[in-house]
Amino acid sequence: MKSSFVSLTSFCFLFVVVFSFSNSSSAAILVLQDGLEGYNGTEDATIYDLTVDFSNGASPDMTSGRTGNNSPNPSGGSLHRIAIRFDLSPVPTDVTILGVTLEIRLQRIPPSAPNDVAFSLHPIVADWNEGSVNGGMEGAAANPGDITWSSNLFITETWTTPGGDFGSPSATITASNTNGFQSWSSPQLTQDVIDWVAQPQNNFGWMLIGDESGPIRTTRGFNSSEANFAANRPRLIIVHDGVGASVDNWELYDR
Ligand SMILES: [Ca+2]
Ligand SMILES: [Ca+2]
Repeated sequence: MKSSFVSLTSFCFLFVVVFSFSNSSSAAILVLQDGLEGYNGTEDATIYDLTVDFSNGASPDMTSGRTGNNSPNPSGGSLHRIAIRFDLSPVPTDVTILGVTLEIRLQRIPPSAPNDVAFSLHPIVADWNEGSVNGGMEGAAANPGDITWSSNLFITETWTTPGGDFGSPSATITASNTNGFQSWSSPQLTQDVIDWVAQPQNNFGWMLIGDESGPIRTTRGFNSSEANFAANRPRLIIVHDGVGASVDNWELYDR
């Protein structure tokens, strides 16, 4: 009985959200998150500057930033970066995208970590694959085709610059000092998605980069698209105008 009460409550909440959106404007929301309404299009993986041929695409955990100088890392720590990409094929090409927010859940803050660490999303400009390696928090030897620090496609293609080829930041936040979803949103982040919907061959996603410049131990742990609890997985929230011939497709993914 309790579960049906919860479902009914959720349904009413959903109805209220959709109703208020349609009442105030014609805008609608699309949420792309693995496990939500059958979506399975998120690729995310951590790469490591000390283990340049390691990958970690199938781990439920991801890390970004500079680690501490504790074992097994040498003095000064090591750099971790996260590549993340969403398959945008569920997005109809005949709606107008009004805004985009990327949310990734912070789940781990190391001891003695500094507060107020900046994290930026940079658009990646070369193809890569998430791969199937599950190496816990530290990664493990990559398989051919996986993303690594040295290679966008391990064995067959290396980055021009080790650590990834990417543009200037599309969005930057100061991460919270407590666990929970962190949100990136900006006009450029929205433009990235608009461009990638129009030209899917250019959609290589973003590289999430923490503060690598100064203090050690800026690293943070995040939930990946393989997180056991589906609601904790990264999600791309797209607000659109609700207009277009294929707008019915959105209903599958609307929240
Ligand atoms: Ca995935
Ligand atoms: Ca992954």
